[in-house]
Order: sequence, then structure tokens, then C-alpha cells
Amino acid sequence: MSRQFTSKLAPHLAGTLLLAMAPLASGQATGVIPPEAAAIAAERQLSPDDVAAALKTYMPSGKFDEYMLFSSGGHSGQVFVIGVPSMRLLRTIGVFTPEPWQGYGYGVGNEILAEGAGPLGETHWGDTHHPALSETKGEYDGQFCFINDKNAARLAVIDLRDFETKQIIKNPLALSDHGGACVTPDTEYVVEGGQFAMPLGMAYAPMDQASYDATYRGMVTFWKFDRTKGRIDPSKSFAIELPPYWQDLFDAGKLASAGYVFGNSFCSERATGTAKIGDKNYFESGCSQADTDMLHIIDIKLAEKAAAGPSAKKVNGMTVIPLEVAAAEGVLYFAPEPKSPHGADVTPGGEFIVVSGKLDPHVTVYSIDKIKSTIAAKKWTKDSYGVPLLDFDSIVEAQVELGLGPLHTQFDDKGYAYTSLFLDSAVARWSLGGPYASKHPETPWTLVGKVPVQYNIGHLGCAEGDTASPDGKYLIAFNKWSLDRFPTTGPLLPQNFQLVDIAKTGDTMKVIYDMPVGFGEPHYAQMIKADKIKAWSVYPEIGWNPHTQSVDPGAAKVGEERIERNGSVVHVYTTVTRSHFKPERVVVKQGDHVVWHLTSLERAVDATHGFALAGHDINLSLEPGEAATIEFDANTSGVYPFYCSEFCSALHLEMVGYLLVEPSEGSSKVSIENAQPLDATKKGI
Ligand code: K7E
Ligand code: CUA
Repeated sequence: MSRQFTSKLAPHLAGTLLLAMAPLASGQATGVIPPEAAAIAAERQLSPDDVAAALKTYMPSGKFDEYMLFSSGGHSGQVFVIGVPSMRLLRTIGVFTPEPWQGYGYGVGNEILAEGAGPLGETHWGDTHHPALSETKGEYDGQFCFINDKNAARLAVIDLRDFETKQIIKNPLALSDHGGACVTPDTEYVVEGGQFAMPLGMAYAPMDQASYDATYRGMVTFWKFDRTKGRIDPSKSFAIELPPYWQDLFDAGKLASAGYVFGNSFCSERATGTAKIGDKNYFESGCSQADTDMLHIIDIKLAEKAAAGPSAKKVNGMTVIPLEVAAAEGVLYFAPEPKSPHGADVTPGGEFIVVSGKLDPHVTVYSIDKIKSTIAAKKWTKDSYGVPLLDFDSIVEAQVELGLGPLHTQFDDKGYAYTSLFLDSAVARWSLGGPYASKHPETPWTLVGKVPVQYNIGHLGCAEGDTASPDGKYLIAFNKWSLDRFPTTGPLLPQNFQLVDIAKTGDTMKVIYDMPVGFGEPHYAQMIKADKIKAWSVYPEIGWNPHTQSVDPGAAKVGEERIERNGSVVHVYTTVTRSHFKPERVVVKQGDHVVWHLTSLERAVDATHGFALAGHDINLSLEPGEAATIEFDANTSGVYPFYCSEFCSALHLEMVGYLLVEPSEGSSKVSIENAQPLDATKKGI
């Protein structure tokens, strides 16, 4: 058997050897493939494809991955950064959920989490679905990452200089979002579409059909991004009121379709679910009655005009273009899209918009040229809310049959599109037409090949696959179920990220790696060329405030460590270095308000300290140069050790201090005087 195997392996190894021995010609290396490799392959019964996959994904110690994947964490509320092709987890970024290792939400970052509070108060988790890397001319520029929280209609801004969340913004109109984040080609706007219809502004309204139709609404918000400040500017942002059609995913047009934003919807039936127990009209069936839903086509320039005009209204402080204005002024058009659609993905050149029908084996491809000419020819009827509904046959370029349950589509550099097939558990590769037809040998608009994935794929992501110039080479299937792929770790199973090699043309796609994701439920992820990320390895200067990205004038400075009392407010200025805090003993009085400024004096890469304060729910990560300020009320007298929670040095365990909170007058707290003395006979045991 092993003999047979060896012969099977041989031709492949010969090929690999040729490749690996290429440096031999220049005399650089010998014996790149050691004899033991064949022995290992035989012992583990690896197929030639397995061996090739292992080599393609193996990253030797100290070598870096070619791509970084920014993945949503679903209802973990975080973002994960993963190296591709090794599929090694590089970082978690705390976004909507506090995260103690990076000291997010345990003394620092609390104000960012609080910033996203709505009228109902703070939400300490999020449901992240769609990351959007900032773009310049339709290409990822590696500066920022935005992500939505479906659960509370929030949007977060992550600065990729330090991979930290800088802003969380609560949409004042709604309580759920899904259509975003996506950015316009130069990141002028970050788009956030709503999901579940409700009265805009989050007021109450009954849910009978008449009330639903009249008062429940969808929305899409255009958040203006200020790149210099690295913040969304709500004062320059606006929203469009939409019918209660459950807007789903949005994608910004680019190049040929620059200036437009497209979004699908999936319950234009306006189902209202079961009103009482025993009813059978679940949303499940109510939302999938009609043959078509509505592709939303939005003209950004006309939307800006309407938002600045007299007919815009304010809802909870947000500028909103009323639905009838959007319909009348060319801001909003609809197009029929088949069978409970999902995804609206724009081709690299912006010529086409691809929409999948979850209950239709086809993807439907719309042409922006045809959309424009159909709008110019006013070839439309009106939907029940008065929005122009474009003639389907006039705007469709192609429908391509792919398989069961198509969801999301991405692109490569070879004129192919890739669509996830949820029900088939497969990725379909198909050929684009138009300007892409000359890039591949196949007939345009046909299925080229499929690769099974394990299992129930949701999104997929190609290398820079939703930009103006996708790279090809890699695709990742973001699978919802892993079933039999990993050892059982209890009834909650990991998701499965599968790396697919898409380098060759034709029906040649191969799964080359399985990565269990046991820390979240990712939806979408974007894969960026790693060398585009220019992250700092230490903060630029000592005393750096990551929130303002500048030196904090109030930061603790070396030589100026002190404890300053101003009435009942005590300011503590502490510097932090290997391996001590200065000062180490901090004495305050019960009832004092403590403002504690800590500055890391470190300049060495990776010399991170922690600051864990017992009894106060405080834990900081003080990265080299970082300044942090925490505040708390010293309400309970006692002795509170604080220590460095990051193993920083040989004397890390000695990196300790004490906060002493002296009892106030008349306090009944335990003091040394009334404590039991130690039994002298037991001393020294
Ligand atoms: Cu999971 Cu993009 Cu929220 Cu599709 S969505 S799978
Ligand atoms: Cu500083 Cu451990």
C-alpha cells in the first residue's frame, strides 16, 4: 500500500522538487525536500494534493503571510485579524464587546463603548457582520476598518495604525442594521443600511398591517467620514427613509457605477409574523411569498442634494430624506430581484451588480449602463410607496444558473466571479461577460466549476475580491457549520474557514486549509495585501493617547510622578517601566474620586505592561509609549494590590503596588486595631 502510495506521490513530488530546487540552479540551496518528507507523507497517507496544500499554507517561523484577513466576529462583537495563507490568528480587536487582554472596556475604552449608547442605555456586546476596509479609488488603502453591529444599529471605526477601536456611533433612527459597513470608493461615506423595519426614531407603533405599512420604515444612512480626524461626522451625515422591505446588504458602486449605492431587500411582502400563538403565518413563509423583492438603487449626488434641501427632515437629530422626496427626486429606484435575495455585489469595474436569490438557483446580473438608460427612458412602473420600479428585462444583463442557495459573490483577476452556495455547501466559479470575457477561455456567463466546502457556506472572500483590482490566488469560504471536520469540543462547534486555491483557471479550485473559528461566528471578512498595512510597532512618542492619536498634555511624565489632592479629587501620576510602577504606594481616603494617569516609558517593541487593580474591575494594556487615564470613586476602604498583568520581564511578578483607601471618620470598616492578632505560636509555620 505504501509502495503504491509512493508511486502516486512521486510525479507530484517531482514537480514540487523542481519548484523547490529552482534556487539550486543559482547554487543557493541543496536538499530542500528531505527524504523524510516522503516518509511522513507515506506514514500519514497524504495524497499529493495534501502535500501541495501543506506546502502552500506552511509559514516558517519568522516568515510573514502575504495577506491579512479582517473578519467579523458575529455576536462575539469583535473583529479578528488572520494571516493568509497560514490562517494563523494574529489579533482580536475589541469593538462592541469589552476585551480584557487589550484592556478594552476595563478602565480605558469605556468611553468609546458608552459613546454607542442609545436611548435604552449601553449594550455591551455586538453582532458584527460586515467589515469594510477604507478605500482610495476603489482600492483598500490599509488605513481604517469599519464594522456594523446588527443588534443595535451601530457602526465602529478602527484605526489600523494601532488596530484599536476609536469610535462607536449609534444610529438614532433604528435598532438593527445589516447593509454595511461598506464604503464609497474614496471613503467619503460609510454606508449603513437598516434591517428590520420599525418606526424611524425608535418610537412605538402597533404592528397590525395598516399600522405597519403606514408607520414602519427601513432606512439607509450615509455616514460622512473625516479621514484626517479618523472619525465619522454625524453633523455631515444623512439618511434616506425607505419602505419597510427589510433592507439587507449594500455595496457601493465604483468606476462605471461610481456615485451609486446598491442594496437588496428580502421582505417586500411586508409580513408581520404571527400575531398570536397558533397562527401559521411565520415570517419565514410571509417573507418568501412574492416572486421578487426590490433591488435598491441610490444616486448619491441627488441624495446629497435632497439632504441639503428644504424637504429634508430631522429625526432624533439625524437629517432624513423622506421617502416621497427620495422617490420624486431621483434619489431612489427599485428593480425586481428574484426570490428572497441576498447580497448585491458590484464587479471590479463597476459595470454589473450581482444579486443572488436564496430560493433561486440563479444569480441575476444587472448592467449599470442599462439601469442608467432605463432611468433616462423612464421605463418604470411605481411600487406601492411611489418609488419608480424599473423594467426587469431592460436592465438585466444575464442570469447564470449556479446551484442551490446562492448568497454572496466576489471576484478575481481572471474574469471569474465566485458565489457561495449555502444549500449546496459549495463555491461556484463562473465566467463574467462584458469587458471580462477576454480574460478567460470560457463562454461568458457560464458556470465554470464548483468546489465542495464543509459546510453551509455563508460569505466568501477573495484576495482584495471586492475592490477595483482583485488579486485572485486565494478565496476563503466562511462556513457556518463544521460538523465532522474537528474533534468535538462540546455541542457548540466552531465555524470553519476554508482556504481555497483559485490560482489556476477552469474547474480547478481546491480546498487547502481548514481553520476552526472557535471564538466567534464570522459573517463577512475582507482580505488585504499585508504590505498595505502600515501599523506602528510602538506608539510614536512617550505619553501617546491612542484615543486622540497625539501626545496627551495631561499624561504622567518621567520625573514628575506624584499624588495631587484637590479637595476630594486625587490625581495620581504614575510612570510604568520594567519592572516597577512609580509611585508604588498610593494612599487615598474613602470617598475620594481618583483620577489615575499612567504612562508607559517603554520604547522597546513588544514591551507591554498591564495594570490590574483588584476590586475595581480595572485592567489596562499599556503598550510602549501609551498614556492612559482611569477614574473611579474609592468608595470602600481597604488594601488593594495592583500589579502588571502582562508578563513583561524577569521581575514581572515584582511589578506591583498598593492602593490604600483609608477609612473615613466614623466608618465601621475593619481596621488593624480591632482585628484579631496572629497566634504567636503559629508564627513561622
Ligand atoms: Cu451572514 Cu452578510 Cu449578515 Cu450573508 S450575512 S451569510
Ligand atoms: Cu510589567 Cu509585567
